[in-house]
Amino acid sequence: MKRIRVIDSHTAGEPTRVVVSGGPDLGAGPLAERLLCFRERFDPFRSAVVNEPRGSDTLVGALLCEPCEADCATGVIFFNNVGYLGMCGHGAIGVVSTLGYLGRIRPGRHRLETPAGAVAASLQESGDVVIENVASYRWAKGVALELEGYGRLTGDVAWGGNWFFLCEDHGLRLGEDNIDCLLDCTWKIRRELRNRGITGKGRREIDHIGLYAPPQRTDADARNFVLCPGGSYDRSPCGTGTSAKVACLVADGRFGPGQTWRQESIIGSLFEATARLDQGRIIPSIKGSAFVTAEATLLLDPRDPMRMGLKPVASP
Ligand code: PYC
Repeated sequence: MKRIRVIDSHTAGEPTRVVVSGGPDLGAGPLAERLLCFRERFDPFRSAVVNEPRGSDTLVGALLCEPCEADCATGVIFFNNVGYLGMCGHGAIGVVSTLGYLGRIRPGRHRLETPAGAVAASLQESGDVVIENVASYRWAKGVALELEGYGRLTGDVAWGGNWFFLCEDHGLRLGEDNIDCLLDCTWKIRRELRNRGITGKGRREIDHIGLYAPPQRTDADARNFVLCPGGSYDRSPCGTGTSAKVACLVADGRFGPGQTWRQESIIGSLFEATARLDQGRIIPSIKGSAFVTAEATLLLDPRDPMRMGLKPVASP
């Protein structure tokens, strides 16, 4: 029987499963190389941890590993129901809260090594976590798409640790009772981007789609709906998506250092974002909180034909 020790948490409603022990040996190279090794040699492990019957399409996994940089509290590789994430905002907040819960870190400033680069993270006495994300930027402004059933809409292509298409002029109601329509529209956006060969830098696929609208909360600046790569939607305001959004706002002169952007999610939870400029680069910080929901040992029984998880049904 293979045993994998995990700690589950949620960040603003979006779940993270941190693999504390029992993970594959990915060697000691840079995290980006270890991610490739994970993908090529141990992908069934990813599926076993996050997919049904142990997980769900919304679950993001976080494999803790030895960092290369001695001043990092841990290395971490994020993964989901269909693949891997360079960075994950809600997941990083979940990892920091989990390390605090385990007593591995104390309140204060720390660093996490990810395949997208090292990110600074502060665990506050209140339990809130602030992640200083990777440099974020807009790649393309006002990209126009013609969508069957939705007509013409435009959006920005931006990087916030993952690639995003961010759209404000969709005309849809961002309500929890309108999820089917939001999923349908965002899937169609993703398919259209793919069909038209519209990508991020280096031909990277745009696999996260964010719709924006005025907030429902009085303390928020905007509400969003974010389609994740595997067909689920982010319950949190999406840390990397909020970073990408902030980069676009800064590029448009609508936001800057010293200001706070309050991003409401589709379920009404909130992240606060700020940005600083470093030699012309936009460095967003995301503040949120996570709560540990379970400590568990996953069991992979060699007799179980579904021990490595079920393939998710959704595809773009
Ligand atoms: O918070 O960055 C994020 C994220 C990406 C996918 C799900 N959550």
